[in-house]
Amino acid sequence: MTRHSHTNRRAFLKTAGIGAAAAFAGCTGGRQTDAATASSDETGGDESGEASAEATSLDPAADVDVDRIAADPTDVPDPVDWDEPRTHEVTMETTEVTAEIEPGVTFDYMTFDGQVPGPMVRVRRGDTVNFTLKNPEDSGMPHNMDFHAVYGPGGGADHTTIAPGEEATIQYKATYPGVHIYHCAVPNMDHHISAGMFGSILVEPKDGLPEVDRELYFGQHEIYTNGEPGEEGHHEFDLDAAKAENPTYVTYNGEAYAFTESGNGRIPIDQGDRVRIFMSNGGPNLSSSWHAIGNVWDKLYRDGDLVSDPARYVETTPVAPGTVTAAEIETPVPGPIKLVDHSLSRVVRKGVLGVLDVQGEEDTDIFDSNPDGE
Ligand SMILES: [Cu+2]
Repeated sequence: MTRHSHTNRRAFLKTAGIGAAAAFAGCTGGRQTDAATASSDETGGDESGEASAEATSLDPAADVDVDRIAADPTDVPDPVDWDEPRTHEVTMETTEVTAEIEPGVTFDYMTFDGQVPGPMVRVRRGDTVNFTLKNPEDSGMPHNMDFHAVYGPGGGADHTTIAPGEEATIQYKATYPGVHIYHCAVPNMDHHISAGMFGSILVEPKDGLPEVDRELYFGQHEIYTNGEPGEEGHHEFDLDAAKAENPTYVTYNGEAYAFTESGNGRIPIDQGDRVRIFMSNGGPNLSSSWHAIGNVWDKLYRDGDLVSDPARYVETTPVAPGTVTAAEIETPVPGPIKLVDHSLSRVVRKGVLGVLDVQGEEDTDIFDSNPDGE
């Protein structure tokens, strides 16, 4: 794999016009444009423009293997359009890569297919999955795969535990519907999940899901390191922080402020679109209080249950670690919709924020920012 200097990513971000502030600030403060707004909506504002860190002795930021660890939330497989059982050949590779949590802050990630979260697998109830896991020779760790969509030992983990240079195949039937998590489940699973080893498998009910205009896929998880949020340098996984369940970062898709103006950009949405969002919580430890600032979960498929009637108009919902929840939103007015964990210190201090940018015409019947017309 080609190794790039992390300065290349900064240059890229600057060229792309999406990371100027972050490129210079190089800290959590540098990515807080959207976060500060999020907090001012609900918490009265965030005054910290700089890293809150007491400096520790981190190694310098490492060279990165990939310019971006965050999976694209729009990268969702197409809906099921078949009505007879199928067999799917699914292969994933366990890749260990160094990347930035935010500019100037590097971390050694472990992933399925080089991104966080791992790719979504989408099948129909009754389909068969022929799954192969490959662990490259240059890996430093054994890995495996526990699918929560599987009846079987360890959800598949017992028969997919492989050393570097090995591969393993299991076959299973997707017997029950729902959207479920998958994750690495080796003995140090808290480390491996904190390094990024989780994703989602969506088993559609036989009659499918209601049609929507857009689908998005996010993964929340915690990164436990020996540094402080925003502290430049190379952050190592920290077992004591994990045991204390005190993460340095809480992120969507493995990056602080991943989908904001100063991160990888907001996600554009056309006004009026019904958007279904799949939110996987890899954990390894913290439950998310999932909320969309400026919106409501119009339909909530609580805990990823896709066969019960969805709950309606829920403001904030718990998403336990090891769970994928699905929800649909309406987008009647333009403006930002901020996806957060409503444990808000995780937003303004630790990075968990993703912004949808609804683009369209004002509808003053629904929301009028200037009712006196002045
Ligand atoms: Cu692993």
